[in-house]
Amino acid sequence: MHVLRFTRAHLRPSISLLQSSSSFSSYSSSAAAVEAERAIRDGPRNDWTRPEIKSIYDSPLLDLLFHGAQVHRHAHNFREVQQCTLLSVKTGGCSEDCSYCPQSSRYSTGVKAQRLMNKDAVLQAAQKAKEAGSTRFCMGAAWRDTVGRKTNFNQILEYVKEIRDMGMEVCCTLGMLEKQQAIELKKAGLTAYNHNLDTSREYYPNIITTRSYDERLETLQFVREAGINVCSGGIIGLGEAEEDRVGLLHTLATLPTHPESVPINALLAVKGTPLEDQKPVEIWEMVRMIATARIVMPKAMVRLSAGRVRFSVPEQALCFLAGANSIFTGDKLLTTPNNDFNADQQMFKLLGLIPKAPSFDEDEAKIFEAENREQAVSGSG
Ligand code: SAM
Ligand code: DTB
Ligand code: SF4
Repeated sequence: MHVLRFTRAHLRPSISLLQSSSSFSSYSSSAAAVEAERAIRDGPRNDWTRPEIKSIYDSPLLDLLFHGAQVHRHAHNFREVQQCTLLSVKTGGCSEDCSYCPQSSRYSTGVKAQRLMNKDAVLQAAQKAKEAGSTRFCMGAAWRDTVGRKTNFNQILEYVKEIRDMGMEVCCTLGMLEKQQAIELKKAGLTAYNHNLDTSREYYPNIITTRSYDERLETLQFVREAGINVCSGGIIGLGEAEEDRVGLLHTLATLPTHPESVPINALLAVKGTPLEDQKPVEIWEMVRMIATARIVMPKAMVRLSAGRVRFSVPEQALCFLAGANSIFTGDKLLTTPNNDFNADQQMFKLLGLIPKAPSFDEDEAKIFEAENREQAVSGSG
């Protein structure tokens, strides 16, 4: 048995490989190859043009996959995958008309509306997630925004503090925020705030009419200014064109600072929603989206999010290879089933993946890594 040790040489480049390979004309001609090489050499950039991202997205699939993997290995420990657990702390009965969402009160989806969960129940769920190896706990609420919800918002602040004290990263997704609320969440210890742009600016009005793209961007700005990590991505399979997927990535990759996390969701077509009959997203569409996100936002955590339940282990392995390094674990997302927990642990073992430590405190992270080292060695075959 050998002890696993990551040296810079393991994790980093392949610049020499890229350089020596660039003598092959078919190889160097793909935009994925050129931009990946540039990302490895120069680091993240925010001045992407949409045609540049489109050419990466349109690169030959295996080339895109390969170069997503190259960038991934340069910017991250390729074996580490962050495990986040979601809890719907306030479910259903939402006023918004997001056409993918089972929690909108406008659609008959069978989701039962529930008030904000009490503290004991939330903390119990967080503890269970922690014991199962999850390092980030994300509380979701089916709200348009948090305006005028003082009592509930204060309760959430308390949950954030307590869960942070349990040694987990804490994330919330509560709808639109005001500036002051972002500041209060930061003070409570919130690590990240999830607020998805969902799709391109052009396609957005086909999906949601009750709040605008600019309102979403404003919330992201408040979150960023408050010093909270930004988690923002979208959904594919809403009926959008490939150009819209590129548009979504372009908006995210040209924000003044890239989001720390970019969830890529494949639509879960829920019966009763206007999108119930959408054709399921194919694995190749996910791989293309993940690898492009990886190349244009090299340092972001790219999360293989909703829809993972439909993908086999080999299909998920392609997503990890392309650059995904975060997933939701636990048997449920917000209202829909997620992958079986034990199956996920077996997948980690099979693929030689290891859980990523929480990143707020280096000492705690070291302890976490030490605890997981043995498991990693035995899982490495
Ligand atoms: N209400 C808040 C909001 O909309 O910002 C937070 C919760 S909302 C359910 C969080 C995200 O889940 C949405 O922005 C969307 O990207 C994703 N989502 C919701 N329903 C989904 C579905 N059926 N398939 C894939 N992703 C979905
Ligand atoms: C994200 O991008 N995906 C998660 C999380 N952020 C909040 C939500 C997925 C929800 C899927 C539908 C449901 O379970 O209700
Ligand atoms: Fe409400 Fe969020 Fe669902 Fe839209 S996505 S209907 S805002 S819970």
